[in-house]
Amino acid sequence: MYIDNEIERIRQKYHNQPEFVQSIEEVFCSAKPLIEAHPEYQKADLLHRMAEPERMFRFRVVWTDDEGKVRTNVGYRCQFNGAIGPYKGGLRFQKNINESIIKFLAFEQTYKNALTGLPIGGGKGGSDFDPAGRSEDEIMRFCQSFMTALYRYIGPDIDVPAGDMGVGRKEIGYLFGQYRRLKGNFENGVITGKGLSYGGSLIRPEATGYGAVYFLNEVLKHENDKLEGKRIGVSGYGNVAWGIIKKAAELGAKVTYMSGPDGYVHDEEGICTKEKIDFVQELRLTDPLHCKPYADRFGCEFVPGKKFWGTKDVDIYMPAAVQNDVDEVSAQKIIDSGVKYYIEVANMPTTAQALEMLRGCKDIIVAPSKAVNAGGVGVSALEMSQNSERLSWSEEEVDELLHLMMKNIHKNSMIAASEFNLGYDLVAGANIAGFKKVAEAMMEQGVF
Ligand code: 2IT
Repeated sequence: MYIDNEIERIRQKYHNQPEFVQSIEEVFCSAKPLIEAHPEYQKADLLHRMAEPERMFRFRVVWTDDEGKVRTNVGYRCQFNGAIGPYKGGLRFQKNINESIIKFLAFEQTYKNALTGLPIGGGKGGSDFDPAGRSEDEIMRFCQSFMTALYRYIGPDIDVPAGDMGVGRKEIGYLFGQYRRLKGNFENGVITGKGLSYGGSLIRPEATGYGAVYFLNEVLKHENDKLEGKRIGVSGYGNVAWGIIKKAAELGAKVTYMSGPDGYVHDEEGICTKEKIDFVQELRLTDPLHCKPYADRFGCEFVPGKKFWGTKDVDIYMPAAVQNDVDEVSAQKIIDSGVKYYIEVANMPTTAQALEMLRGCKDIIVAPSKAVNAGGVGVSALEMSQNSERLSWSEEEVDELLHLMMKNIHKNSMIAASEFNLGYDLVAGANIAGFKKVAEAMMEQGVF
């Protein structure tokens, strides 16, 4: 009753923020058995508090384009929950960004970060700035203006941004440069995803994709199955998809489908050679809207304007593009395809109805994104550790810690579900485990 009432209140209050409401519902509904076992949460008004960001900034970002025209964008930073560590989460630059998307990502980030086992709270930010077609100079001026508005509210022990869609190593460099210039000191722990020459961590660019494959590997082991020889369909062809492609190839599996806003590519032989993998990385940087050039270059099939969900010639689906990419129609196709593994990678890639359908299908194993993609921010936290210690760890050291982290997230999710007799339900388990840690920290820190 308590949970249902809270969800209803949130639905009404934020009826114009659908993504935000969707992310809250998934966490609160999944954590129901835990919440019901703790009546003190209601007394402490815990769910209400968890659904309100501690703080959220909205600011003007003004810059001048190459023609001398003054341009005005909106910037955001949501410091959602700092109970277990400094706010941590990426910045997304995308033309359709809004308050609902930033808040859902920050809320999601809070529970994901808790799952990493490292001391990081949840935050997210971004702007409706559209990097497509912008020159190098324009991007630099935009980043400098963005940071000028934000710098006084962040810091290595306060709030540590990173990249997300539209924000890669280049943008991180400009953002950090401006922070350093304004502060007059070298606090490189203020931002992660940096270049190696000024405090970036090895493996950070690959971490989200590598972590996703490590997690997938744990799921397969649980099912007495193995990664070797598996064919994977990955939606997206960005940084995360690239990491998946690379690690899958290394471990003897192959990605045979990838997609972009223009359609999908089917490479039956798999994106396995160094040449192909490098091409994907390069393509994303030079053409973020079209994956077709891959098909042209390597002579494989390209299907314009369509998604590949429903194809039967893969063993694993990994949605790694954007939120709500997989709707009910796609979910039905996935169910009909007979493919057993549905491993979410992008933040909230499945609509609520589609997720319910997939979870309801006993032949499909669903792994939730907040567990699967947590290796990215996990390695960001390792980057923070290296920065505060003023040293850098080797590739092997970081990769080993990432691998261990993903094994633990899988194990802890499994244990959390079984504590409530939910069987091998990774969606419930991950949400319960993340919720539990945040709830405990908030309860012990008093009412505020
Ligand atoms: O969604 C995510 O976890 C990220 N964009 C990475 C955040 C981070 O701080 O590395």
